[in-house]
Parts: sequence; C-alpha cells; structure tokens
Amino acid sequence: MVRNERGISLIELLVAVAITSVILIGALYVFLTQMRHSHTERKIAQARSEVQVGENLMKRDILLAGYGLPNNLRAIIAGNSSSSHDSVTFIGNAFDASTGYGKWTFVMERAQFSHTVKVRRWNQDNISVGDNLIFLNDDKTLIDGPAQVTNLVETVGQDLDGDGSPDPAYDVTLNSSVSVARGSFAYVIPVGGTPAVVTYTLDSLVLKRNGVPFLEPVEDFQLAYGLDTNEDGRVDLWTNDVNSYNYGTLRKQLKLVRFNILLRTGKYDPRYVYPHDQITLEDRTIDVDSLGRHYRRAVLRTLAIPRNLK
Ligand SMILES: [Ca+2]
Ligand SMILES: [Ca+2]
Ligand SMILES: [Ca+2]
Repeated sequence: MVRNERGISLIELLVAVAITSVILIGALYVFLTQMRHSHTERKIAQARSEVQVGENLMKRDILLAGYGLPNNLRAIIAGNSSSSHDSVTFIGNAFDASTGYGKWTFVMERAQFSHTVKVRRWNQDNISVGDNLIFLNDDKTLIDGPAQVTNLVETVGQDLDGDGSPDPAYDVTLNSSVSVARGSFAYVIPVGGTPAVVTYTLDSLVLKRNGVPFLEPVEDFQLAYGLDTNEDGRVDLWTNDVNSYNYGTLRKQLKLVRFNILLRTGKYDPRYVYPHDQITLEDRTIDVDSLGRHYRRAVLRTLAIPRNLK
C-alpha cells in the first residue's frame, strides 16, 4: 500500500481540529471558572476588610462602655428581640476621642467647698478651659460635679511619683464649688453633663452606629452577654438581655459581650443555592426563602470585653 506522503488527509485534519477545539473549550471553561472564583474571592476579601473595620469599632465601643461613668448609671442598654434584630446602646465618656471626652486626671490635694482644685497635669490630653468635670472615687461613685473649668494655672503639686521633684499640676478654677478627696478621679464629660451614647441599630440591611451606616448588607444583628454570676472569674451564664440586672450587678458580673452579624457576601447568584432554609443566631431563627437562598452569607461572631464596667 502506497501512503500519500504529501500531507495529512481531510479526516486527519478534522480530527485534529476537533481535538484542539475540545482542549480549547476545556481551557476556556477552566479560565472562566477561575475568573469567576477570583472575582467572588475579591468581593469576599473586600467585604472582610470592611467587616474588620466594623468589628474593631464595635469592640472599641464595648471596651469603652462605662468609661468615666458614675456607678449609678447603666452603661449598656440591650434592645433584645427574638423575632427581629437586636439593638444595643453603650453609655460612657470616651467614645468620641476627637471631642476630648476620655480625658481624665486626678485630684492632688483635698478640696472642701472650694472653687479651686489642684489636679495632676499630664503632657497630653490635658484638661482645658471649658471642659466639664465630674469627680469619681475608684469605685466610680460620683463624688461631685459636673463643674465647668473657667481657668487654669500651671503649678506644682507634691512628689507623688517619688522621683524627688514636685509633680506638674494645675490649679483648676471651677464655676461651682466642689468637695473632693485627694486621689479622686476627674473625667471630662460632654457639655450639659450627660454622658456620651453610642447606639447600634439595623435598618433595612444597614447596620448603623448612631444613625451613620457602617456595615452592609447585614441581614441580622444579635447580641449575647456573658455573666459570671457566682463571681469566680468565669462566665457561667449567657443571656440575650441584661436590662433586668441592676447596674451594680452588671458592673461586677458582665465579663463578655458576644455580637453576631449575619452578612451577605455577594450579589444575587442564580447558580448558587444556600444549603439551609433557616439560620439561627443566638435567640433568633430566620427563615430563608427560595429567593434568599441565592445569596452567599457569612456569620461574624466576635467576643469583646467591657473592660470599663469594673
Ligand atoms: Ca436577640
Ligand atoms: Ca515627681
Ligand atoms: Ca462564674
């Protein structure tokens, strides 16, 4: 048999084209799938960084709840629900650092019915004219105030830090007389004498902090509070509502706040089906309808320590 040595036959060409096509289509499919995955991953990574910011802000607010707050005021007000999302309000004197709240000092000499108080002068975060001061003891009992600073004179106090030289101080003039013991804490509070408040609410898939959106799309927001009821240092009870506890008990027993955010991590995707028809966060179970199951979701669950409730 004589083979045609001049080239390939039409059949061979067609087979080659067919094989090449199969390989190309396969490669294209892999490429497109990877493109789609990397796009989804990019979206998730972007959502994660936004979530991280939100998470850190909320942890900070929980940490500062009760800061510089007299012990007869509640530092946390729970807005609990088991049929809808939760809300929560934190109260303290240091949430908004830019306005100077959170500044504090201590009294260096006892003052009695006096308009002038000698306080420690720091290198930064100093007391300013116009600041409103409250005076608390180390148990956060309110001793006196609020009183407004009308004048400051730099001076020196005793050598409390023991370095051999008198410590920097201010003679602070106040608009009303106060009686405070040496060692009392002085906190700057917002004008009007009411503490600062931070409220988290969920409104139409937008989690808001004092009405300002900071995380979306969020489908649910639920909180739990870890209490050490026998005061042995370990959390032994988780509850979704702390409003029935008086503030004294809460200060002693509340050790952890757990917050849960149910986040949508992608757009509506007909190719994707969420594997469950219900989602449970703390005391709430949400039904996910057939439309809702085409969204990807992630649950952010974070523990935060309310350090200033002690
Ligand atoms: Ca709840
Ligand atoms: Ca000194
Ligand atoms: Ca315990």
